[in-house]
Amino acid sequence: MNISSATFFRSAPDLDSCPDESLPEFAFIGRSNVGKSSLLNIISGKQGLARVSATPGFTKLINMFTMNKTWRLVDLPGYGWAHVARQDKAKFNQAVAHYLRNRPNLCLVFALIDSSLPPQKMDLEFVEWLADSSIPFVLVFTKTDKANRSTVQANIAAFSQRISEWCEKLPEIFTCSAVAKHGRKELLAVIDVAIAAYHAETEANPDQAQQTAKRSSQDPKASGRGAGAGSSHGKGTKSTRAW
Ligand SMILES: Nc1nc2c(ncn2[C@@H]2O[C@H](COP(=O)(O)OP(=O)(O)O)[C@@H](O)[C@H]2O)c(=O)[nH]1
Ligand SMILES: [Mg+2]
Repeated sequence: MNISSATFFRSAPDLDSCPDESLPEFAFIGRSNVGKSSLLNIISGKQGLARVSATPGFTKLINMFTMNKTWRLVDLPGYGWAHVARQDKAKFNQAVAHYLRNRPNLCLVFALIDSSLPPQKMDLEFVEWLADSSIPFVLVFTKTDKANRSTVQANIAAFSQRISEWCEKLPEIFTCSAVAKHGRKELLAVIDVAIAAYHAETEANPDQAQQTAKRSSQDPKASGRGAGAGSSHGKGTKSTRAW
């Protein structure tokens, strides 16, 4: 896919403030500093579109960017920043969880994991929460330039092993590096497939988006979103976990 236009669209503190649901969306989530904004810039082909910061916890809003006037990339606040008060942390996380569970035009979530680290409890818990909530996602291991190849492979294998303990079907796994500019083509291909599936689904059933929103707010396991590239990876039990 060629990206001919990439523009900042809107910032929103929560789902209720998110603008129209007319375009398919792709959201980036992961720990603070994992490289969400950097990857968004690489995918959009526009450096500086999303603000990259060395200070963890910089993005506290849902930031939306429109690509080719037809689909959106969404930069979500990171989880796990240390210097934000506990109460604020819960509030941000709640807003993000609400967006992830109830945004009807959310096609696919890119869950970012730092490839230079062994499996982290917070990432494992978050991925389990995504699966429990039937939110379609793929895993993207970031910063592959930071560690040597065998360490990256070992960390990915260890993470896959941990989630295979409860996951029915392993999610798709990608790698990227904003420094080496690696991973863009593969992620754009996934987006391409998911957009086609989204349009096929909404054409077949124009009310689908509304119905899905309603269903998933009542029962997170009932979400029917994300046909195509991403699929959900539920365990068949309803989550009580908060992250
Ligand atoms: N070595 C390396 N550093 C990266 C990469 N991606 C991001 N960073 C750095 O990691 C820090 C956090 O990046 P940012 O994109 O703001 O992360 P976010 O908090 O998840 O949005 C910044 O200092 C980036 O320059 C990468 O692929 N490789
Ligand atoms: Mg960021």
